[in-house]
Amino acid sequence: MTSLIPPGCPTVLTEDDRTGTSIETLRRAFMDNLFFIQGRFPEVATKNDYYLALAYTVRDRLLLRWLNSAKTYRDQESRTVCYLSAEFLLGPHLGNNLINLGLYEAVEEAMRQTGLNLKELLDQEEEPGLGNGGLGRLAACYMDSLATLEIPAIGYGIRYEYGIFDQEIRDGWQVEITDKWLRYGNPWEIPRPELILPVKFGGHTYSYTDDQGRYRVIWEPHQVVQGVAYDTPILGYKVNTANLLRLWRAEAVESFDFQAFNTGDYYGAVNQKIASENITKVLYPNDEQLQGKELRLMQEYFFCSCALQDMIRLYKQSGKQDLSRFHEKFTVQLNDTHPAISVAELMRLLVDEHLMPWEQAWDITRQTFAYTNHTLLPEALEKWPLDLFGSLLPRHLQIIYEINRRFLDEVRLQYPGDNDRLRRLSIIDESGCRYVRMAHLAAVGSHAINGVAVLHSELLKQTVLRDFYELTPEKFSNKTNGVTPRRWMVLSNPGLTRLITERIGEDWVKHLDQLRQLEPLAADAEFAAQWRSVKHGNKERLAQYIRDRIGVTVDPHSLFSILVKRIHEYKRQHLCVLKVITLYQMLRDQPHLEMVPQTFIFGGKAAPGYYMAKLIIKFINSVADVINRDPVVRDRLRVVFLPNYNVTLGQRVYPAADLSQQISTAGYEASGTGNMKFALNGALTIGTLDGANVEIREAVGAENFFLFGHTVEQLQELRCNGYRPWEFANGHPMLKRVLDLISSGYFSHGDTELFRPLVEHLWQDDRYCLLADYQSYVDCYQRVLQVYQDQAQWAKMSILNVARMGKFSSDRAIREYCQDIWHVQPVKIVLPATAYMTS
Ligand code: GL9
Repeated sequence: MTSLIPPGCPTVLTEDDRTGTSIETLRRAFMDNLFFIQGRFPEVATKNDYYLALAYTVRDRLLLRWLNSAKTYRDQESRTVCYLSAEFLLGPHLGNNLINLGLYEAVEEAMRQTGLNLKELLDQEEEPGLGNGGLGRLAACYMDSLATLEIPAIGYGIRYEYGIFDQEIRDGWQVEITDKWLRYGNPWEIPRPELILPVKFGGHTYSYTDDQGRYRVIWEPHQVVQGVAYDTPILGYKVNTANLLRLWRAEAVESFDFQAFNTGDYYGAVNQKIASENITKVLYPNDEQLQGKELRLMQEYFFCSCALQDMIRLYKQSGKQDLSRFHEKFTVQLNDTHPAISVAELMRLLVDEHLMPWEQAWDITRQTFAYTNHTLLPEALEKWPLDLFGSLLPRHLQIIYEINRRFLDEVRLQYPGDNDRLRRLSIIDESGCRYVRMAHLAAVGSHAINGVAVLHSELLKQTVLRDFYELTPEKFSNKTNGVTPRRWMVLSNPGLTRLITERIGEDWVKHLDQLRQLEPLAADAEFAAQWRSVKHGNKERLAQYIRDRIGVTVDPHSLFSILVKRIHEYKRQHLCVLKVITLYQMLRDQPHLEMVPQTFIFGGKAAPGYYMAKLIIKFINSVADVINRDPVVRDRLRVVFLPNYNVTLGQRVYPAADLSQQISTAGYEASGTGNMKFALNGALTIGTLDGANVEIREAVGAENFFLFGHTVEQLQELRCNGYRPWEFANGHPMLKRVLDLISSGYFSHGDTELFRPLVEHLWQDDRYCLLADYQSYVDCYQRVLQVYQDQAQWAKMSILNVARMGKFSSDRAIREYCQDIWHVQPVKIVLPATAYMTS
């Protein structure tokens, strides 16, 4: 083994500046970085200089663990999970890394001694918003759990130059601003300019028989770009494991420039360069509907090709040339269909580039991949028009045809004469315009398929993948989502963490089931009082933030009722607004009505092209404007829309919630993960029987959960009998008054047109059945208010909620994936006592 220590250096390093963790060493390393990396002396250093100096100090401690992990995996040829995802919504690194290193307090003290405030430095970090919402955030939680459970893993994705847009609110409307998150540099990544891989696009294929009589296909592309790797270490909680997140950036291939340059076409060469770099410029901000965007398909193929080429490269590093055991070294999880093109790409690499026979390659491919479905929304199912697909990936289209031909031959054997079934199962949709169905490609090419909550997995088998379920039921399973308690409790809610740890020790952070030990404390008045005081402190901090950020004063003693998530009709933010207007009406009708003071807090981004979602934001803000200015409601009702909801803001919001609003139409929210973050921070839930709500309610007990709304079956029946929303509206005087008030222009300065699309849609179509669930929601809310008046009862329910939420740790979810799908074992990482590296 070669040591990283240069010859002549002492090899016994006990407390060196790069790895030492005493306050004194941390302080010295920090000043050193300020000087030698930032090139600043303290008198002129900005907050950002300080933030970066600290980030580099922490990064050194990460690198020690990361390089030792990488080396151990290499030496032991460890079986490795590869998580392929177009999105990783990581959130800020610094605080999380300090928690996972166990250095939060030491660094806080080191900064204090330096005259700095750690919290202020933490606020400097621009969060990497490389995801839209739940799906991308799940990938980030899973990376945290994989490392914490000491599972060798690599996350592969795209290094978007611009992540999810920043949201500003102007005149109540959402305005999108480019997210220049890399503006001041990114200390958490290590660029690997030497690790570059070619990715081909377009052109044509030709075939021939080689001198050994083998049929071969050559793909002559129209364009080649290169992927450059950017590596970010992902550290586990209080373990030495740090895994790799490898994100790819697209660059022009230099030789292409030269070619054009030599023929005098300088501008052509530059254009080529720009076109190549565009591939990883920006994250598509669409929430669950992406259709026909060529650049999007390029992004998907680009990162999958880089990832698979990289895996083959790593595989060959261990000296093995023949790829017949590829699936033993790697297991690859497809995070939705975004990376589904990997199935065809691995076949291409094995068959065309490594000359493996088709049957063997197909065997390896199927044993390598597993597929997670994250949504049932029909408009979200990815399909690519055949001509677009074929012009960009001509070879892959041929491969998909061949996969499909062989697949349908097998189906034919099992279901002779059932042509309708063949048509339904085919990877190619032939009804009307022809498409490649990516979910079918993923399903055929995977050995395991899972949904993300029990209800969702059942519906998956009954609806979008029904025929696949009938064909291969053994492939299907459920893996209910989870969230990491490190970021979503320890980091974001230190008060609650301290209180819990005082009573049950600190084991729960890694074994969340241990929270159950809190159950007996639900009856302990002193504990309940401390519990409430933690919540109150969190609410005060959020109230302060709201005042600073949008200038609205809210009362921390009021019930904080919170709905934060992407804005979408199925998530029914507007149902909550109907409820708010109902309360407002009641207060206007009876100005002296005794009512629990309430603050409704909303947050979330709308896809820029989703008109209704943007109108819902305007609607929330317009209602907030009127209510917050109306002296009649005084301090009993407040409505707030928090701009730019993201991971950082989530960390402020979840700990401060009394009530978590999980009110999607049953059958539409695959799982939800915000619901788990709220409940783990002591909020009670008002929710429908949708997604993971079902399991949360089961876990915490029906008596500790505010349930309302139609079930999936009841909605099905309602629709079968012809759903007539206007009958619901006409049947409930209060609901009708609310809708009429909106139509009258009351919330739009007399403009009767502004919200017409919203209200008319509800009257006439109401696809997401708001009106059908309205009464039940309002009634349920009354129960919420009743219980809230009994603060002791509320605290008891809150404690029981947290005590019983252990199942929703992403550690549990990852353990299930490891056992049932990946068949992978933990690998212990031991740090050397005498040098940087294990030998
Ligand atoms: C989603 C589902 O809608 C959520 O219910 C689920 O919790 C997450 C993670 O499994 O996946 N699928 C999906 O496309 N999104 C989800 O949140 N959308 C975004 O991430 C914007």
